[in-house]
Amino acid sequence: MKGVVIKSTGSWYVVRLENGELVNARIKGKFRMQGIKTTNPVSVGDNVTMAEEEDGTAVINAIADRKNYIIRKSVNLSKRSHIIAANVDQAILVVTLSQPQTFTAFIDRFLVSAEAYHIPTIIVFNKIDVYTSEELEELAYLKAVYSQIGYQCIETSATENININLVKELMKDKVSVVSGHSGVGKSTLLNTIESNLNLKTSEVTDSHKLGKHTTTFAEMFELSFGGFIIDTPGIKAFGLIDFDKNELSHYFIEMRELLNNCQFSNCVHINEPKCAIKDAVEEHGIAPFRYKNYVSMFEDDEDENYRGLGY
Ligand SMILES: Nc1nc2c(ncn2[C@@H]2O[C@H](COP(=O)(O)OP(=O)(O)OP(=O)(O)O)[C@@H](O)[C@H]2O)c(=O)[nH]1
Ligand SMILES: [Mg+2]
Ligand SMILES: [Zn+2]
Repeated sequence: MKGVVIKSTGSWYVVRLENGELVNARIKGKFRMQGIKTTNPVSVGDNVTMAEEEDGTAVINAIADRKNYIIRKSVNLSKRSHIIAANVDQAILVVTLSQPQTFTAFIDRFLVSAEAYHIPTIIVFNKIDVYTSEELEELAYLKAVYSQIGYQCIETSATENININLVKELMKDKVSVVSGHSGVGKSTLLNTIESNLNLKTSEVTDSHKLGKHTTTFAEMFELSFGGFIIDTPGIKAFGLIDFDKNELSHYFIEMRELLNNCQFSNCVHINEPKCAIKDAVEEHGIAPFRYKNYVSMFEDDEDENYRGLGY
């Protein structure tokens, strides 16, 4: 039997067969994929082959090669990697400038990771209905920077139904993974898009205005107008998995095109003279916060996820 994993609860997986039927499946023993060690060997979006058991459940015995995936390292002592979703057409990163606040350090880590796997990312700035005039200014600035780089940006209110149709159009006929901090309104947005989903949501009430991790497992849903979306649990911080530091700038789209102009072909844009990237930061071609985030990623400073860097 073949199917797509649509939900993973840790030990059990829900797999949708080609005929639409759902099967509960598990894995037996250790399962390692593509040499990466992750907390979840099988992820939502994986195409799997299974053997049927007598009780109607199934055992997953093979995972097809992944077209791509979004992976992050947990920013705690264990430093284990977790695959958020596999085989997606695009990512929708939901961010809020308040309740809770999303820092660009987090946004850029997500974008770099998605870029490394060629996953186009749309940035949805949600909760615009609650922003102060200062936050609206910040929104305008961030939108200008990210749009200039080439990222599609949409400002929405999931509760006031503002610009939700634009998000809907982008989701049509695609597999989209929806990610972001807890409490930014991922599930609310999906409920507004598809009212019969009835996803659980809950208020951001605590004094730090953080979400409550209401969604606890990633799950894929079919959209009535075509396409699939994957709702995911909010993430606190996005740790980059280890990759070649010399390649980091390739995943900053606006840096990529300037790389040949650095004096040294192996320039990492930190201390080298005649660096086209640093020049572009001086000349306002590259937003200073993007460069700061580049440096903090280069230096593996994961704490930046929480600190924010100002603009
Ligand atoms: N004012 C306002 N509130 C919103 C908006 N979108 C969502 N919310 C509220 O924000 C709170 C959190 O929304 P959720 O949809 O549960 O957030 P989530 O991103 O799914 O959070 P996790 O599942 O914990 O990752 C709820 O009280 C929503 O009603 C919005 O556009 N404006
Ligand atoms: Mg949720
Ligand atoms: Zn350089």
